[in-house]
Amino acid sequence: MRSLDPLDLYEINDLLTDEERMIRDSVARFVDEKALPLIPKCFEEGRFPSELIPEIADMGLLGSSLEGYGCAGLNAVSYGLICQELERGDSGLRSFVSVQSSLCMYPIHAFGSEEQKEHWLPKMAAGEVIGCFGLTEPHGGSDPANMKTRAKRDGDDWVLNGAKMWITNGTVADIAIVWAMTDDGVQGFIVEKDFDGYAARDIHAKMSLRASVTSELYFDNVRVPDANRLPGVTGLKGPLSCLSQARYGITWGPIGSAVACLREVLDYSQERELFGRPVAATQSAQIRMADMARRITSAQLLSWRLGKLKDAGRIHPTQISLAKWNNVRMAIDIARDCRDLLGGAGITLEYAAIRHALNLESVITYEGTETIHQLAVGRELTGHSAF
Ligand code: TGC
Ligand code: FAD
Repeated sequence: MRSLDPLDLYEINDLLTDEERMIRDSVARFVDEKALPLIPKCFEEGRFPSELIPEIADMGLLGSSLEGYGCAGLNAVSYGLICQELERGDSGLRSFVSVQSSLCMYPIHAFGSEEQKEHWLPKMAAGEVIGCFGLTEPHGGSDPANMKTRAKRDGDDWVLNGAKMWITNGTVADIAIVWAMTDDGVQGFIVEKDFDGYAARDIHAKMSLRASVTSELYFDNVRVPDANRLPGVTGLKGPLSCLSQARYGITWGPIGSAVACLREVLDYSQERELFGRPVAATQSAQIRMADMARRITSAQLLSWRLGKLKDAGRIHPTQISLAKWNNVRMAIDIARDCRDLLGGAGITLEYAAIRHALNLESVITYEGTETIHQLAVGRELTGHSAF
């Protein structure tokens, strides 16, 4: 009987095209050779490894699923595999690419004017302009319909007032895609970092996503030209459709975190001998690791199928909610359990489990908390909105 790859028990590898495998393997090489040697130290120091941005851009990972304007036009499975491999390194790396691609380049591509697309997208694909996405506000991110940030029309400009909280890349961004309430409903604005009255400040003392920048944004009578408004969308469906893009990628990312943790613990439990045998030869360790493989396999199949639905133009937000909920829950449980199987060694950054477990505390909260996604599925099943 042939032996199986413990990290790909259902041979998802065979479902991928040659191009998808090539993309996955090249990102995997980048993560192993360039990112992982830096990441634990960056996590310890609380800094994003910005020196990796040029190579991330050269590999075509920024806006990779968009067509034209210097973007690679890859399919959904390829984008998912990129997220998976980056997050196998660290959630902060995947976050950086998610925000730039799905939350900043996507809305310009989908809702921007031709001038906005030509001006911003090639520079963003090249990593020369970094974006951030401002939706969440200090009083409560789960209910963005209750937005307090306002934009008021004044001649050819808009005047923006308010604040955004927990914004990835806020202080390193050259532009912020800011969603604000107007007299006509929610609209999106491209706020440039040197606009008067705009300020960003980092949030410190984070115990999660330490290799990523998280910031607050402030708008004090910021004048934004109408040319910087995204003309193609009004209403909450603007930011929510960006979230659908990012959440799709996030269904894949935590598979990478879980694979990194299981791989580490498979090795460790073979070498660690207790009570006269390797930990891997005990029944309870095997049951725990088998359960991890079962849950990783289910997550892999969910995301692969979701990718096919996305490419066929049939993806539904509830399907994304189910997979975001399932896959992040799967990964955080596995990371915590792997941390325990490593014993005392598991509390150090020498091993990846505790870093992934801590990172996933953010991933389970952002892009819709686990509760929000459970309620989205509940709404689909019952027809009652219970938010
Ligand atoms: P609801 O009534 O459901 O919808 C309002 C309007 O939006 C439309 N819509 C969508 N359109 C496109 N794509 C989607 N996925 C859509 N979902 C909904 C909907 O059809 C409707 O349109 P219209 O024309 O009828 O007005 O809205 P609701 O107020 O009931 O809210 C539902 C809820 C709770 C699910 C939503 O508010 C929500 O998702 N809350 C969570 C907020 C969230 O996820 N924030 C994330 C912030 S960004 C972030 O975390 C980045 S992390 C980055 C990183 O580092 O990786
Ligand atoms: P709240 O909305 O206040 O929720 C608090 C608790 O209440 C949660 O447990 C929630 O599940 C629960 N809850 C909410 N509604 C209900 C309900 N109806 N029934 C029962 N329980 C409920 N946002 C951006 O806009 N851009 C970014 O780039 C970005 N990056 C982020 C990076 C990090 C590291 C983090 C941690 C967050 C980031 N966010 C970003 C914000 C993120 O999207 C929000 O934290 C998230 O949407 C939750 O909002 P909140 O933190 O205000 O929690």
